[in-house]
Amino acid sequence: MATDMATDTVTTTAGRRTVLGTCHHDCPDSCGWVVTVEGETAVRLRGNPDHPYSRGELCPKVNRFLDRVYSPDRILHPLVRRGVKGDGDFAPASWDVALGLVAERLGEIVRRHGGEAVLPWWDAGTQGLLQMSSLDKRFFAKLGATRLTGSLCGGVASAGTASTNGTARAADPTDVRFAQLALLWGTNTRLTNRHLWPFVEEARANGATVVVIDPVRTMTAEAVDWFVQPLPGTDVALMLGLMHVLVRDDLIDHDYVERHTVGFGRLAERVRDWPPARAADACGIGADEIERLARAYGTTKPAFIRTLIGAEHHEHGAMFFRTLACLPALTGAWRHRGGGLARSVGAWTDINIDESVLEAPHLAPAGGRRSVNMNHLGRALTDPAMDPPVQALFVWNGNPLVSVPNAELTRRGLARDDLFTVVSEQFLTDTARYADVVFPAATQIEQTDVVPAWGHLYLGWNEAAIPPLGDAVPNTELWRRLARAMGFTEPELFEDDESLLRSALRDVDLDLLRERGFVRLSLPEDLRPYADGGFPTASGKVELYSEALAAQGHDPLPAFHPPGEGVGGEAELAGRYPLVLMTPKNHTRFLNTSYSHLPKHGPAEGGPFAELDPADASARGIAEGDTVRVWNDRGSLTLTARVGGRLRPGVVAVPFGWWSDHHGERATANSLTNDTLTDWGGGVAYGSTRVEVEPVGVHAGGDD
Ligand SMILES: Nc1nc2c(c(=O)[nH]1)N[C@H]1C(S)=C(S)[C@@H](COP(=O)(O)OP(=O)(O)OC[C@H]3O[C@@H](n4cnc5c(=O)[nH]c(N)nc54)[C@H](O)[C@@H]3O)O[C@H]1N2
Ligand SMILES: Nc1nc2c(c(=O)[nH]1)N[C@H]1C(S)=C(S)[C@@H](COP(=O)(O)OP(=O)(O)OC[C@H]3O[C@@H](n4cnc5c(=O)[nH]c(N)nc54)[C@H](O)[C@@H]3O)O[C@H]1N2
Ligand code: SF4
Ligand SMILES: [Mo]
Repeated sequence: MATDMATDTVTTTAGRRTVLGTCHHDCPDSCGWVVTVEGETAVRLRGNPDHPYSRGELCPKVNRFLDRVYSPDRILHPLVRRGVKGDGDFAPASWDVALGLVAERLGEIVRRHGGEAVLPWWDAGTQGLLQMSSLDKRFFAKLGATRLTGSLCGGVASAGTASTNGTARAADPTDVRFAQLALLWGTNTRLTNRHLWPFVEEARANGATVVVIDPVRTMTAEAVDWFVQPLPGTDVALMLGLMHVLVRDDLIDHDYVERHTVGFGRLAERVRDWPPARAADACGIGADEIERLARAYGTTKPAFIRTLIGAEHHEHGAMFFRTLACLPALTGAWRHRGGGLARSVGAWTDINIDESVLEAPHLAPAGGRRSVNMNHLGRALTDPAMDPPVQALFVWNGNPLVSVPNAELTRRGLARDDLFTVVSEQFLTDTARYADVVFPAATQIEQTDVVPAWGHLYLGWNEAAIPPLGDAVPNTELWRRLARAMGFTEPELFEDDESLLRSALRDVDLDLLRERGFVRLSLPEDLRPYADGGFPTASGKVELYSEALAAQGHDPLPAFHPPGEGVGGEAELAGRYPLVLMTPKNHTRFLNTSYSHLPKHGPAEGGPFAELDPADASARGIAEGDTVRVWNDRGSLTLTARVGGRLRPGVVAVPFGWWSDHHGERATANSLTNDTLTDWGGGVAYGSTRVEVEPVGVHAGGDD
């Protein structure tokens, strides 16, 4: 197991050891940290000042990480349900008893219904190479379980970008410091990617103009030079308008376009129909602003576009990224350091990591395995047509009842008496409360791992600083114990952590990685991946016109689809539910669903709320602090109203991340959201949700 793996990373002075690690959270920053340990107790956790990207700083979530590790609410022993599903009434059990129970039920389910009656569900609760997903792939292959596909996060952005560029690989985000114009498009840098912000400030100090394009006046929008506020899900119209001006005013890099793109003529024809006035109508911003933005983008060099995940959560999320990727090709922005398009850089980690070695497809029964999109957990658990029905569910590294859309459908599924649910967790989340068996999971300072990043180009080492508390174990150990309990004997199911890491890492100096806590991916300092073209599409060029998309039944050119046309499959909904619901990440002390329950996090953020524009509020007789009901056909949520100027009329925002405890009812933001899949990329349209809001009385405390 992990603890015998390294010595270099640990420095001892006067009975105190410092141990290097890397934050595991699903966050682009993957910060380096240093844990100080006395005996077997971690007494301090701080940023690693030597880390080239995070440079010694962590964040308001992880500055208190030791409170999370040592929280009295940690699950430290296996739990077996004794009460009603959802009530969270469990009895502690030994590992032997809990494993015995799981092995018996699982064995019976597989015998009676076949392996596909088993559904694994996991996300990126830890992004570590080992602990996110490694031995589980082999364990569930051996069972012949249903495969989990799709993505809550990033899959659509990758697929959309790749439709234009042939790959999701793009510019180094930190190169924003060389830009003279930086568009932060659908990303809330200061909240969600805070360690990039100093690089943005460096650009500004060197004279750059920084623009935020976001339907919400976010904390990032507040801090920049120019804020552009389209209606949610309408950016493709804005992009078509920008391209219209670029073509009309000949702000095109013809040499780059000629050598490195295909389909310029057809794209030019398409955008001819998108003068700024038409685009303005569709996206709700002024035609003059589109003109100005296009001129700024077409004439400033280097011009950088930074985007992350937020804009993918719409029905036409992939089209957003596919269209965005056309812009830097038209202006040749890829030529310059500080130019081009920067998004998640996770796709670059393939250079040094071969994840395929973590799989063992030969263990699976012949004949293939069915798959379920992870966004359709509720559908999979409740669909009477599923054959075999899902009889056993395993959840780790995620809290799907809070994070997956259409949550009330998931809740109905989890409440099924005949479903056997196993959850590996650190805390009794909304999801874990529905489990039959809960296994105690180690935290990042209790397990060793390598952390690939998606916000910068460094791999991080994470050395276990303390032994796991109580009976908790790293996920890899859970899979080994389950395999043993099931009576499996294939050695692949029991491979140890060090051996797994060694086989997955490619051309990585493991000693250096341990000693410093980070190494750069094998990439040049000046990345500029497409300064001279070299796009890995079928044509070898940027596909402004895409035959591949046409073959899949999509528009081969960038195309605007008005949002909400097919929400929940019923156009009629738009009339009944006039407001568009956004459910953004909103709190500096939250990381997805992982902190709202901790005393220094949830209470400090003041509680969940529904935010409305003054016009929408007064039309409904709602004032600041009133209690309101937000609802649609999927669910209903009672919240405190905030009336402010951050949104456009017609849009309501409810922050994501709170557990149902904080809502005082068994519902969360995702009780309302749309589980329609995106155009392509296997993601989901959280943001294509419509609701109505009504006052239900005056909030007694008026706590805003
Ligand atoms: N503090 C904090 N940091 C986090 C997280 C957290 O929960 N809390 N979560 C982490 C995770 S998992 C992720 S994926 C990243 C996400 O990082 P980001 O993608 O930067 O964050 P989001 O808030 O999901 O979305 C970014 C912005 O997109 C906007 N947006 C939504 N729809 C549209 C649209 O149609 N057009 C445009 N132009 N903008 C749109 C939202 O208003 C939001 O401000 O953040 C990570 N960092
Ligand atoms: N409405 C709405 N919904 C959203 C979003 C949104 O913006 N709006 N954002 C979406 C996005 S971008 C994302 S990434 C998802 C996130 O959705 P989830 O991944 O479901 O949420 P997290 O809070 O990241 O869940 C992490 C869980 O993993 C557990 N965990 C952490 N480390 C370990 C470990 O080592 N072992 C085990 N067994 N468990 C561990 C934590 O205790 C925590 O409960 O939510 C999505 N859902
Ligand atoms: S959550 Fe993000 S910003 Fe905070 S320490 Fe972890 S990687 Fe850094
Ligand atoms: Mo995410």
